[in-house]
Parts: sequence; structure tokens; C-alpha cells
Amino acid sequence: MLHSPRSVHLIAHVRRGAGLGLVAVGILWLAGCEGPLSTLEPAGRGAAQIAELFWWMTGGAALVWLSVVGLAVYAIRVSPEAHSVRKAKWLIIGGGAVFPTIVLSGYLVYGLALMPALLAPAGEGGLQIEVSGEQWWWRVRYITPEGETVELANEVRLPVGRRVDFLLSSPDVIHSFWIPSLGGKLDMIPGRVNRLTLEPTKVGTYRGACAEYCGTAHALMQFYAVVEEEDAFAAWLTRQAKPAAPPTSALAARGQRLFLSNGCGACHTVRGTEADGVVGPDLTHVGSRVSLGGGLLPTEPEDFLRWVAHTEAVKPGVHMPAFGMLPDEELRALAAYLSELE
Ligand code: HEC
Ligand SMILES: [Cu+2]
Repeated sequence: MLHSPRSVHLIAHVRRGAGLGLVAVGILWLAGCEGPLSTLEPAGRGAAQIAELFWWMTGGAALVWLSVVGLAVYAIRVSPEAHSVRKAKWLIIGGGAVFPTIVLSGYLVYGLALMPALLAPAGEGGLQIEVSGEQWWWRVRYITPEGETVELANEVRLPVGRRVDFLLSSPDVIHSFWIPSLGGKLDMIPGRVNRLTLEPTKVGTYRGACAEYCGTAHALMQFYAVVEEEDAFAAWLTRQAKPAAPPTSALAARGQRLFLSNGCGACHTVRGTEADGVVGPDLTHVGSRVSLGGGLLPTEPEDFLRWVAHTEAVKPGVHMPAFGMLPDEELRALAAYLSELE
């Protein structure tokens, strides 16, 4: 068939497009391999075992694919005449039934052997953290060695090398708790407490996400897992257990009064003040956290201002009213107060 100059041009165009498309897909694919949500850069025992299993399966699948394609090419190109169904019987039984059974049984035994160590609870010397998935943020509770309850939000801190039991629950719909760098994920189901045990092995800041669609702001329901040395972790927990420090500047003191007079305390607790609401996150030490709104904003004064004034725009669907009607200097005072809560 002869192509007109125009269709040749078109074919070249389509080829170039397809090539670029493949490159783009390849880059996207590789971009998934690293970063704070990566399962292939493990920083925990469970994640390391899962990544190892993944590489064995990928390698095995590549080998099987290459052999099958090799055989197909051989059958079509090299000796196309000699392949009657009768002659290929050994190939059908061996390659179609015996070989897959052996390979899959091998993987099954290997996978099952990993399970007991992955699922074992933290036990003696371990840490227990309660996490409740709520639309659309994470309520986190620690019990200190002294028996005090410490509540925070959208962040867990973990001592490196220690096993941690996460006791997972939900008051509304099903969520799923996942820190890809540390290990597998587990559903949070209303009316139940599910235990997920993780063991961080590397100091660093990792990201967690909700892995079960739970409504409008599901994709904006993230959190941070900060893995620290044992001493830093203990010091952090001691600080979190303290009530909020009183405001240090006139602006922040005004912010505190505005916080109480605008009804923020009906939904938020600031330990050490009369604000004792339990609808939203505990804000006692919100200024010391990595993020606001479930991984959405950092915790500088301008971020607090943006959150309080434009809540719905920052996080569509959010269960907190925006306070954008307050005058600018009142918003600034509120932001100064909140960012001082360290
Ligand atoms: C009707 C209840 C309600 C009221 C009133 C309310 N909030 Fe909230 N607030 C929430 C909820 C729920 C969240 C969690 C939203 C999310 O991330 O999905 C939240 C989140 C926040 C956060 C982010 C905390 C974090 O750790 O991510 C800040 C800061 C905050 N509120 C400040 C305020 C201030 C200041 C006021 C008063 C001007 C106020 N809130 C009034 C319910 C409320
Ligand atoms: Cu979700």
C-alpha cells in the first residue's frame, strides 16, 4: 500500500505521540518508587518484608513472561511447522499446570512464613497508640508511662526500633490507616478496634494516608509519622502531656480571648484553658505539629490564618465553619495564639 505524503506525516506524528506517551508513563511509574509515600523505600520491618516479597514476585513474573514470549517466538518464527497439539502435550501439562502450581506454592509458603513475625503484637516494652479515623482527620491518643492521656491530631511520633501497636477505630464510616514506608494498611471499622503492629527501623518523617474512600475530603485526609531516637521521643511525649503554656505576647493573649469568645472551645480542647470541646482536634500543642488539616498546610502563623479564614476553601467538605467574617486583625491575633501553642 502506498501512503500519501499526508498520511505518512500523520503516522510519524502518531508514532512520536505514542513514544512521548510511553516516556511519560515510564516517568510517572518510576516517580511512584520513591518519596514519603513509597512502599519500595522501606523504613520499617513490615514494609521491608513486603518490599522483598514484591521484588521476588516481580523477578519471578519477569522470568515467566520472558520464557513464554521466547517459546511463542520460537514456535512462530523458528519452527512453525512442527507444532501439532499432540506434540505440544508436554508443554500444555508441564507449562500450563505443573509449573504454575510449583511456582505459586513456593510463593504461598514464602508469604505465609512472613506472616507470624509481621502480625505479632508489640508485647512487653512495646508502645500502644489509639488512632481514630474521623471525617476527615485523625484523632491520636497516647497513654504516658505515668498513665496520663495525651491527645493530638494528624501526627504520630514513634521511637525508632520499638514495636508499636496501633489500636484503630472509627466513630463514623470505614477508613483505612496506612503508612506505606512502615508497613501494611488496616481498615478502621465503626464499632471495632483493630490492631496493627509496626516497627520503624529508620529515623525520618514519613507520610500516612487514608486508604479507603470515606467521603468528600477523603483524598485530603493524610498525616505524618515522625520516627525519632528514643530520647527525643520521650522528651516530646513529656512536652505533649503538659497543659498549654499561657500566651507570651499581647497579640496572642488577645487571640486567646477571641478563641474563647468565638466558640472555638465548643469543638476544640486546649488543655489548661476552659476550651474543652471534643468535636475537632485537640489544639493544646497544635503549633508544634508538622501540619494542619491532615497534611494540608504547615503550622506557621499565616497557615493558621488561612485555615481559620478559608476553612472550606482549603478543605472542601470540612466539618468546621470558616471564620472569614472576622476582621483581619482578629484573625491575625487568633493565628498568633494558635502558632504559640507549641
Ligand atoms: C463546629 C465545630 C468547630 C468549631 C466551632 C471550630 N472548629 Fe476548628 N476544627 C473542627 C474540626 C472538625 C476540625 C478538623 C477538620 C479536618 O481537618 O477535617 C477542625 C480543625 C481545626 C484546626 C486544625 C487542627 C489540626 O490539627 O489539623 C484549627 C487550627 C482549628 N480548627 C481552629 C479553630 C478556631 C480558631 C476556631 C474558632 C475561630 C474553630 N477551629 C472553630 C471543628 C470546629
Ligand atoms: Cu478516607
